[in-house]
Amino acid sequence: MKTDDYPSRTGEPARLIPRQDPVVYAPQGAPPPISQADIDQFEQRGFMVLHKLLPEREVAALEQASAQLRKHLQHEHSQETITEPGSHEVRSIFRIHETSPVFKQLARDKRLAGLARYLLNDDVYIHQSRLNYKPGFCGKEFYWHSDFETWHVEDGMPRMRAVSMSITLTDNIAENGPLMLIPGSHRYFAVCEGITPENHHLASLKKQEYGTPTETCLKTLVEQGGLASTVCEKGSVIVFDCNTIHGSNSNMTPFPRSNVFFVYNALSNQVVTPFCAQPPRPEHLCARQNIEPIPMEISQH
Ligand code: 6CS
Ligand code: FE
Repeated sequence: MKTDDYPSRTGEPARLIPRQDPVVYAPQGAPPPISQADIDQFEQRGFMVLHKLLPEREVAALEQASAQLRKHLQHEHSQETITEPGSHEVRSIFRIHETSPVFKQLARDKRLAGLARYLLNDDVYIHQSRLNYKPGFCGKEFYWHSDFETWHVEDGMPRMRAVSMSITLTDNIAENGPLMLIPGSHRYFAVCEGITPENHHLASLKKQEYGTPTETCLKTLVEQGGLASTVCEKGSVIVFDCNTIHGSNSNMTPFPRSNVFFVYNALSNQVVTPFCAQPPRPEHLCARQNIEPIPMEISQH
């Protein structure tokens, strides 16, 4: 009988419980692939921003691949393509590390996968990848949530031993819906109310209403840790713990906020059966079959 150390959406009242997992798994003294100051910030705040990690030329190639994917899939009704609520604009495209050679290579890039291996102190694989477009004028918000709460409850991810990397393909300015995070929120698990509906992902990826913390829990976390908006130029990498609460506002500017997301999960933290009463989510949202450690490549950028 598997134990559930992070029960959520079980009918219990919403509350904050302490995190029961390390944040940085690397052993003491192991030399980090980036500055120790950045690692310390990640440990303390639950995220870090590596400004302009990728050179312009590399970002331009990624942006072109992203635009081609969007153009190709705009009129396809593939399950990997999610449109914005109330419009046919593409909101997200999932599983790009498998469908796009450019993003497959980027996911293996040592600057990203090597950092994930350090933080998680294990071989890693891609649990989920996606392009979030947040188009100009109509890109809608992503309400406050912990990714881990969803990946634990709906995908069966056992422990908090996964990290997200969001690579910015356009400038993330204060006005076009940059990722907002609650510093320090990764140290608490926000138990959510409600019971997971059937096929929840068909709604949640457009507008999430289950698996979101209550306003009381959010107020407590913001009083403790404040709010941080990751304003950064294109080519930056926002690295955030699977349990750091985040969200982003709608984009009513003409400037799209397009980011790539790779979710690196520790090989020892492979998903089991979901912790809710629903069947597992589809493969394009949660890798479950043929899980292999991701090979690491040094990119010739
Ligand atoms: O359900 C998920 O896996 C997705 N939902 C959100 C709001 N963020 C993480 C992930 O893309
Ligand atoms: Fe998220």
